[in-house]
Amino acid sequence: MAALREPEIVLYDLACTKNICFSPVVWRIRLMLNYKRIAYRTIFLEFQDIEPTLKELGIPPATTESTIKYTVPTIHHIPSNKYIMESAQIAEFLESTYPDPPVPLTSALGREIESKARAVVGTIFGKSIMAREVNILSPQAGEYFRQTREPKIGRRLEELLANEDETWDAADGDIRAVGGLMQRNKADGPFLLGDRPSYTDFFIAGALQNARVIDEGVFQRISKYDGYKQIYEACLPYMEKED
Ligand SMILES: N[C@@H](CCC(=O)N[C@@H](CS)C(=O)NCC(=O)O)C(=O)O
Repeated sequence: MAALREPEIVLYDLACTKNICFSPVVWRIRLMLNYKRIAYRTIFLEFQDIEPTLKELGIPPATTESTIKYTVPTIHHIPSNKYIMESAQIAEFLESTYPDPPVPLTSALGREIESKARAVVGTIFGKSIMAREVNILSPQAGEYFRQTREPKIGRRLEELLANEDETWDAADGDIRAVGGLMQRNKADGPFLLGDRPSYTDFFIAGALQNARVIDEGVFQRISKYDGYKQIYEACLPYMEKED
């Protein structure tokens, strides 16, 4: 019944031509909102509109080393009139403001998986995704994406797809090993820590959903692996609100 309640949160999300959430980082927050049944509404922003919009709201730039100073997810918590940018800070705020049901934000296993997944799966998965992300962006957002990403990777986005099949095949063992870690508590339930989701489950499901919205083929490549597959499926009930 969440939709009938007045929203307490405005979620600034990244727009795509499918008009649903696709950013893996925004998905982490959206999964938390959906799981906790917090009433919220979404404002989708195209890449080139993120900085001007958030600046206009009076949000200070991120203090991270990244050259990109304004990012989504950003939330406006209406009852306290607080604006929060950066997913880690948003997750902490949601957990302390809406503690029931709880979402453990960290765990030793979660940290191990996040770092291994970033190192092993993230690189190859990221290439397959980044190269295709432009396909679901408006022409202006696609242009912004190219102009900000291509100088960093030193080549055209399409070139990331060179030897794609071979790269995935070579990573098979490593992907499987991280999937094995994801199944450590499978006797207790489908999630990483057992029968309830943690933030790391949302990290994994968000990454897979990002792939799914961008390209079903890339999603199939990763979602066939044990571990990823069970966590993604267990998170599906919390992915229903996607806009
Ligand atoms: N450190 C940020 C990263 C979020 C992020 O990278 N968001 C991307 C969309 S997925 C973004 O807003 N990019 C803005 C841009 O490229 O100008 C967080 O965890 O919230």
